[in-house]
Amino acid sequence: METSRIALPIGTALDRFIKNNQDQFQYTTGELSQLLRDIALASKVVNREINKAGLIDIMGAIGSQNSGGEQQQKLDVLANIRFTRALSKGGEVCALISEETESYVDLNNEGKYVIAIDPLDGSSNIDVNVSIGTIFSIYRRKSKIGQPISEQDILQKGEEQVAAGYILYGSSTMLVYTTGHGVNGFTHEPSLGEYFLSHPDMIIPQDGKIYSINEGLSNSFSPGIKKYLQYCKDQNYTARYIGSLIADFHRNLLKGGIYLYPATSKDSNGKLRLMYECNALAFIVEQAGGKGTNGKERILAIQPTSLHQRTPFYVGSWNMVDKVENF
Ligand code: P6P
Repeated sequence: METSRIALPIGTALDRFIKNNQDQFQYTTGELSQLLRDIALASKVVNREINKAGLIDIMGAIGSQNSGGEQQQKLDVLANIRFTRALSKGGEVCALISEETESYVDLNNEGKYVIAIDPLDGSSNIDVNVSIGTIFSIYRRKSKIGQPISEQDILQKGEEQVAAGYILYGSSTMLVYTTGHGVNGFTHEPSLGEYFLSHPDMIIPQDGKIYSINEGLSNSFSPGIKKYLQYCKDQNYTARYIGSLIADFHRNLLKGGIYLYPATSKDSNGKLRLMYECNALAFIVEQAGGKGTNGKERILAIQPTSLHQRTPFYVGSWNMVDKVENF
């Protein structure tokens, strides 16, 4: 038998892919590459803990709340510790913005990058074994090395991102990221402990028939959103809403579709966070040929005014997001 049929290629490992594409980064000195590797390593540690959550005492809430007053789950706090440690020991990151910490963390070093991260999004799903995710955005520091961290470093528009990605702890664990040169997806091979390229050059279909929204909140949506939801039903679209942003976003990225979290009477700016949820996904979806808006303007063009600010969020297939804006 042909040897090529015996030894099937195992594909491109994440480290090799990052190295091969390093020269695409502006002013690269290998630090961004190292940063992506550190994020991947932290995700492997968190993945291991998630996969045995039911067996060890890390499920459930810890009785405290995060910046948005949401109940912190044990795995939320644990994931925040894992990613914060991984990102602070390399020296590439000078400041960290996290859903789990009120203010930004100044790492007091000469790092060139600022990271905004949601260490574990959808954590209320942990106890019921539904997919959850990590979301990250990477910015370049604006202030000179040696100067103190300033607001210009922290409150940057989404269009300033140099990289963004997410990890989906799902039926398989995937890391999907962009550095502004397209979107690539890697699947974790547990027996080897490595991520391998499984979804090169991801492109979201221009159109789709899947809409993801919490229709339980319908009474508090604007007339325009109510009309759009009726339009989806008239078009016989499929409703798919997992209650975990990354799981809904990833399915729509692959199949075409739209995720909506509008303003409601309870949250006039919706529920999702600009800095560490929407900006990363808007960067990824635009790199994949899709669209991400707040209903009026590009998410990436919004000038942040506070770390934990919320924004209405419509993200997915270009034509579907366009349609919502018209409604
Ligand atoms: P609701 C999880 O808390 C999250 O931030 C997203 O992952 C998810 O899409 C959304 O909130 C669910 O919110 O109000 O529909 O329960």
